[in-house]
Amino acid sequence: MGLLKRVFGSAGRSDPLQRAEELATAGDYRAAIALLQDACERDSDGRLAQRLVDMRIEAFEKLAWPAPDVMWPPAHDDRFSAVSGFPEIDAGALDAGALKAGILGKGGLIVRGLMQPALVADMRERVHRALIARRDQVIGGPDEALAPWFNRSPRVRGGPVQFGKDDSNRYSDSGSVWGVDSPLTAAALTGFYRDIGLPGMLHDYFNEAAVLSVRKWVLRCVEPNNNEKAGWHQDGRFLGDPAIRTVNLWIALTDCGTGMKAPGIELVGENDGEIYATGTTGADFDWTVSQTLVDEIARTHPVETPTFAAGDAIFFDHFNLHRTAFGTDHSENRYALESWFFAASTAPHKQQPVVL
Ligand SMILES: O=C(O)CCC(=O)C(=O)O
Ligand SMILES: [Fe+2]
Repeated sequence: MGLLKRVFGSAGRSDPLQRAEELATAGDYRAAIALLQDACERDSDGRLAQRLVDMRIEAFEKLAWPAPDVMWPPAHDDRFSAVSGFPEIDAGALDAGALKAGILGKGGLIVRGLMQPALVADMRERVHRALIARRDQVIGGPDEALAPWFNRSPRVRGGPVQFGKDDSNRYSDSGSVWGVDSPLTAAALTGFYRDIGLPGMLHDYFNEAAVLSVRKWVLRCVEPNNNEKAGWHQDGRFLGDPAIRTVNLWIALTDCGTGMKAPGIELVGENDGEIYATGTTGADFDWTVSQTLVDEIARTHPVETPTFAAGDAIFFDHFNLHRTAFGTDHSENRYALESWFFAASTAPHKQQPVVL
């Protein structure tokens, strides 16, 4: 880098920020995004990462998207029909066919070893840095040095007030942070999706491009909450438009679930593609499905708390009924990444789509 930098200087034509602006001004958002993504991979630079995530948000409004494919849901080969519960594959066997048969045929697909151990450790550290950067800025005020790890961009609509003293006790080193609020984490994640071929796989799944969103792209650190019960929910219940088409990629960054020391997730398999009633008798909130109803559903549908090693993942869609699985003797925090992808043509604008 030394020589190039000396020759061109950081503000010269070689400056990726400047070149990305030129491409965006010319309407080539895809090229601008690709250029910034590559630049972020060469150089862990908060300004580049911030511009990349902002560019991804801006680009959704600027790009043209097709109408939803009329052939939906897509056919699949039912390759997992003999499996009871959630099918499992190794990362090397992941492709659009497995995704379709897993999600549409069985309500979800477990993929072992999707993220390699070194990247898992790096991601866990990034999530931790995002959480503490938020906490420290809530307490101490906005801090440019922390912004690469936590910054609420003006491009991001709404969300909780981040910088009021009154909020300081709401933030600690656990909880959840929107991916877009942590630019360096967001850039690393979009690089990972690209490295495993996810954009292409999701394009095959939806028969159109997939996008992320501001509100449903979440970095998590769940504390043990022994003997507590989280709310059963279907994300389709919050997402508004019933015609949405989704794939959620949930990646464990900590060993968790049955037999482990950190909380996993509990999921209902083989869903029927329906949204269940919420807020009925015994439900804790108007958005949760009551335990009584879940018990009834469980008579005909498998309910599982899978064991995940760090780096394992599960894919499911907005019809999946699930909750955080608190146990009785957990002692460790559980880190995870939750990435909801939408078929671009059905992406809910309220969630603020983010170009992948
Ligand atoms: O991480 C969790 O415990 C909950 C995840 C979840 O609700 C989701 O991915 O939709
Ligand atoms: Fe959920």
